[in-house]
Amino acid sequence: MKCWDPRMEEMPKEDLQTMQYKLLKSLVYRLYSFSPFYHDRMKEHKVHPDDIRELADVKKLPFMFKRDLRDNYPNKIFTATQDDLVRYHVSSGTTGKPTVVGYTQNDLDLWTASLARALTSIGLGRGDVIQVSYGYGLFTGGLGMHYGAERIGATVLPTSVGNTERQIELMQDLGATAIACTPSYLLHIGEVAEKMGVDIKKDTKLRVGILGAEPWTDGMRTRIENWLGIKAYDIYGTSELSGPMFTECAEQKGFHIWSDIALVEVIDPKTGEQLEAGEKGELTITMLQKEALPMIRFRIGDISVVEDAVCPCGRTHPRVQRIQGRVDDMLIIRGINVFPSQVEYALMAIPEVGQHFQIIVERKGALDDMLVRVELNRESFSDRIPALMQVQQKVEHRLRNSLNVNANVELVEPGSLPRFEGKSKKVIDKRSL
Ligand code: DLL
Repeated sequence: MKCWDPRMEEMPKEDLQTMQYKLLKSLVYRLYSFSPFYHDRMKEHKVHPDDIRELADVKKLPFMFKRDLRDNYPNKIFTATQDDLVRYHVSSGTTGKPTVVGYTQNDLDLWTASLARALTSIGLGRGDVIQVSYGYGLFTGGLGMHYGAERIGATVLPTSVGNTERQIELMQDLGATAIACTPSYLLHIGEVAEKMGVDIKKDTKLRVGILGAEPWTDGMRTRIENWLGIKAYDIYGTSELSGPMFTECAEQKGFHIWSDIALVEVIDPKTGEQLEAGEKGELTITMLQKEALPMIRFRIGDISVVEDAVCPCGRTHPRVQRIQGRVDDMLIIRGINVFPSQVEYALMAIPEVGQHFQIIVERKGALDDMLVRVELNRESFSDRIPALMQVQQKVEHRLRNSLNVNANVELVEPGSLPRFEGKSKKVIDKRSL
């Protein structure tokens, strides 16, 4: 196993925890003393920096929410002066005001170091050509990956999103060995390549996908890997933490959260109680070293499980399993909780089904009605009606079993559902329109 920063990545757990405690303590003192926002928040919750006597005391600290950033738009809670800010990113958000994230040079360096470790852990380095097909600009995906890839000495091909045919030509001509984009965009790239007569498996040097910014499942991973002949790794982050920061290592068993950078907790989203390692709940992260926009116990809203055992790769930092959904993505259908990722999980186990689906929810009379529109793969679509009806029943049966709620299923032609260059939008909830 190759590490970017072996001393840090393989540090014994006890030492990591001691380091986290020291970083937490000094962060809390700094914010209490110099930031009116954090000072007032701590006072309101009757907690003083002196109350933080061990790492476990983190749970005494108040939570932060996305709305804290919105309420303080654009930069009222920044803890760096304009002179020290070197960059902004802005996340569009689906509701209300956008959130603005500011960075000092140290913030950018730490973000880049996080990605340098992550990219090294999936076997990338000098000699690789990394095609960055996340959007460049206000979104953190493009520029974040760009600097991480340069830091490890790889060659960056900064294609950003869009102009897909050109992306494929450049991938071939410049010998891209890795591509960083959303899983949805890679599916689209794969389809466009097929239309162009390019077989990504044979006609390109692509061997790695760095895929994230939206939920996807292991079933989808297997399909992408088999179809395109690459290894597909999950990458995670949010703009409030900096941007994309954490990937799975070569084991492909959850992404490593670097303990010197971030303190991860899982909490019960309803009660706010801290949960044990291995229990499923809402990810909550404290960024231990950020300067311009520190985040203490930031409630991200993503649902997952943290594993604290040392990884077989040798890294001692905890791993977070694949994100299962967002607290606010959860659909309640006739009282049953349904995550879009459960639908994907069920569908990807059916060989006749293609990679694309759409969920449409509406209220019919007093009842919720869920329609899942499912693209078939090409071979199955050409089958005759009785065969198609069998597939339809199979899909309905499978969805009912895994969701515990009835879904109507409409099988549709390959290529007929919308394609996405960035984050996909798989759910149309007409109840909330
Ligand atoms: O999506 C940062 C990013 C860029 C991550 C490129 C990975 C790659 P935001 O736009 O602020 O930042 O959105 C963050 O996207 O809270 C999750 O709900 C979701 N998300 C990000 N990565 C994953 C992933 C970027 N690997 C929000 N799996 C997060 C599931 C993800 N959801």
